[in-house]
Amino acid sequence: MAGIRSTRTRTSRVGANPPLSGTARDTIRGVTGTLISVAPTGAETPKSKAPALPVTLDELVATAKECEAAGAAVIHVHLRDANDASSLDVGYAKEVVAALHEATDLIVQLSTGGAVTDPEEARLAVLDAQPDAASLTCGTVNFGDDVFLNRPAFIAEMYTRMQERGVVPEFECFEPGHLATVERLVGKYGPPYGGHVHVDLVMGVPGAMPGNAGMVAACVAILPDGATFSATGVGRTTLPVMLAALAHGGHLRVGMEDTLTFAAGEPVRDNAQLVERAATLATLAQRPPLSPRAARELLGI
Ligand code: KMH
Ligand code: ZN
Repeated sequence: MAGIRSTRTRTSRVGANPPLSGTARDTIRGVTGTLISVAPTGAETPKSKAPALPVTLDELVATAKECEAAGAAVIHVHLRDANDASSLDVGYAKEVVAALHEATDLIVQLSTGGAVTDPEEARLAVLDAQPDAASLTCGTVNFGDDVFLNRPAFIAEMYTRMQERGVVPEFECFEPGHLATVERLVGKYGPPYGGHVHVDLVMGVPGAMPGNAGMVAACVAILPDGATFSATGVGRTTLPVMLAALAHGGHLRVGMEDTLTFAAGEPVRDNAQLVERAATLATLAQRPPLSPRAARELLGI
């Protein structure tokens, strides 16, 4: 079933876009390539616990360059303030978007999730920074000892503002039920900006859906028609989720937002190490990393 679905998806994407010429990374666009997103920072881990975490503008730019060289096409950005706390400051977000565009070809995707404590208005205002793309969490979810609140009306407001502002959403699903919300949003408000639905399965968050091969298969079975998906597994679910996503024709998100341990007892060196591993596995699966240019084509950016 999953194979049938991914074949259908590929056919519709290839039919919708003219073929690309260019580098080897470009020639496999939409058919056999893998979109690799890096989520280098997140909102939860303090710099003191993971010194390699990029939290300043200079650290973010350096990380972005290294991860692009290693095979990433998208960077999912959380901002930190001078005290290492989650920040949704629009002025700073604009500065970060410009700096990342200046230094790399990466698709810049700002987090609208922020931290569980961030208020709705500040999360919506992130779109004013005019990123290429932004995350859109599709439902409320238990999040460790906390609750990550995403009310239906808030999700709808975020989605329609993205349509108005020309920001491509990545539909973040922490639970299978969130996939039903993706269908409902598209059914009620029309297609997203860019015209293509790309879902990110965030798996293995304590209190949310587990990260394992069976869960990936279950989610793939209920993806909206024509959608593509990425998956990321938090903590020790990273590898099973990555391997299962590749097996199902999916794409990958990796990074220190989700994973701080590279192997048992071995802390992650830096974000590029996680991108390198994803790129190696994707290449072994005969679906090497998509270039940022090919990723733009895939996502409608
Ligand atoms: N930090 C989580 C509460 C997103 O970036 O959009 C939310 C999150 C999702 O990371
Ligand atoms: Zn995030």
